[in-house]
Amino acid sequence: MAATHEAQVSAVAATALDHDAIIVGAGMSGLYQLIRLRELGMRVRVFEAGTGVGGTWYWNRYPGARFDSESYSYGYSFSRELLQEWSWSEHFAPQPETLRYLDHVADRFDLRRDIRLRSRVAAAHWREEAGGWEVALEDGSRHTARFLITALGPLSAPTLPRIEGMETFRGQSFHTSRWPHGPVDFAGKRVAVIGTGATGVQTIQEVAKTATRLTVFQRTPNWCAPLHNRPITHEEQRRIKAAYPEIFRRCQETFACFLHTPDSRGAFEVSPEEREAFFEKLYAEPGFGIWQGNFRDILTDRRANALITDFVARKIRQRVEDPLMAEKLIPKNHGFGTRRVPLETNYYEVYNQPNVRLVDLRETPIERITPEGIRTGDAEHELDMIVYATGFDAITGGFDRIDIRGVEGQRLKDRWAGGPQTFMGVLVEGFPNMPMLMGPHTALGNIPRSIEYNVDWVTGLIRHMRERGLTRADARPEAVAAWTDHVKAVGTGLLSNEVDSWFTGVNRNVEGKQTRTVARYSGSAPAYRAWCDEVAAKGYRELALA
Ligand code: NA7
Repeated sequence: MAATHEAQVSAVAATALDHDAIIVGAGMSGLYQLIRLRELGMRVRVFEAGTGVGGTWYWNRYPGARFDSESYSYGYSFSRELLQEWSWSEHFAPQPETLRYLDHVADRFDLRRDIRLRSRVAAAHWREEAGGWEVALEDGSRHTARFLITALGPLSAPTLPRIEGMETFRGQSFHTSRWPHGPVDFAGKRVAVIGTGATGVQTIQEVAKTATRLTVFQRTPNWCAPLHNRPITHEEQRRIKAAYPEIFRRCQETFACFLHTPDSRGAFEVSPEEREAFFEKLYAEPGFGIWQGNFRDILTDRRANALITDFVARKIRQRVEDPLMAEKLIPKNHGFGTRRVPLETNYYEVYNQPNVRLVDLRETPIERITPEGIRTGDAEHELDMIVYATGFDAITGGFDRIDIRGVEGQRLKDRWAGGPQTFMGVLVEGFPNMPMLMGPHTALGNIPRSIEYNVDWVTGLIRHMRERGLTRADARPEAVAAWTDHVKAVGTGLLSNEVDSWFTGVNRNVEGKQTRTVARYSGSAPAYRAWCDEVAAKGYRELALA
């Protein structure tokens, strides 16, 4: 593919760039970046691979997909009018509603005229002579711009397992992130779900309601906690809308931009009774409180972590009737909260249903997929449908799938072979004018809050350049080295960075991603913003601007 596109991305005339900026992706970050760049009077083109806008919420249509962050902490905060006119129906909104919301945003701000759908970017090459980027779409068309802004999403490159015989299966099969747009009926069907991450857990709960038989293929159980979702009442709606400034102020102050933030107490600073009561309270509350709002040391101190881990294990044993099944569902190789905590609604009770089976792949691995179903060491599972909830080539995967080449043709993929190197997660040395939104080494957390900050920072940089007639921004190597070291340093001591998961860039289905890298910034969001704010306030000295 690279060679073809090299031929396609031929020399660009130094004078006429088609656009001031190309944004890749019309998800939450791409849409908001478009709004902000228009305000600068720029000519912008957004290329989006999907047939609609919405990014994550466009692609992930699997049954049960919904927020695990409170809806009102997740929407855009930049427009008071938008906040007042949009009413979330549930505390944790389902995917169709979020997609409607993003469609509404696209219409309300008249964004569609600058967005080209069905346009997957295949290659992007820096053209020094033109002082800009040349982008080749998969349809062969070429487009140029001063800035290339990647709004790819950290979880946009789905990965399938590598199992022999997958293509021979005669029933239906889908990856959760490539779910059909039409209805999918499980009634009367024997369905398999492979994967038990946040997506698998949401899917399993739904499929179990109607499938004749659901077989869950679990390689690694995760620590799940109750979501406690419910509709937003009329009175709550009124209060939420009145409280928006306060809600977003709170999100700015917390560690990861959620409404929840660590308790100031350590787990051993209270009596065992008090601790148990606090855990019970958190387990009974909606959302990520039990993960993000727990004692301050549960995610850093093994002994403190063991306490909450033991508490949640006891809950699983209480909820699952068959003790052997319960043991299979209790993670043994990592502590609570050291991987992303899936939030659930009656997930564990699903395993008490007569139509649900659990296959523990550590005991009986999948041997192959056959035309009729899945063969494990000890059984042949006949199936009508296989759902792959097998996750993503996270954070860098979206970049790896595009042939991105910077100064002197160096490939971004090669540059990051040993792990990403960035300046603040926004710029990469040798890839000028290529700001990344939610790139590696940014603070993720409650993503839209991080997106808005990221976009505003990038907009500030571009404004700064335009006001001074500057046309080229590159990160200085020493700034990249300092930031990359800083990201490693702030991640030290965090238990989640000692566990394999997408947080640590591990995906056993992807070549070269078998070992941990420091793929995300794991310090606090306020600390991240303070660093970025200072760079801007001091005039971007870490960047070579010309
Ligand atoms: P995750 O969290 O990466 O989960 C993927 C799941 O798929 C996980 O249970 C994997 O097991 C399993 N998996 C992957 N490959 C295989 C193979 N080959 N065989 C069996 N099982 C496999 O992705 P999600 O989509 O659930 O969630 C991603 C994020 O999206 C989530 O954290 C939210 O932030 C939104 P493993 O643990 O690797 O043994």
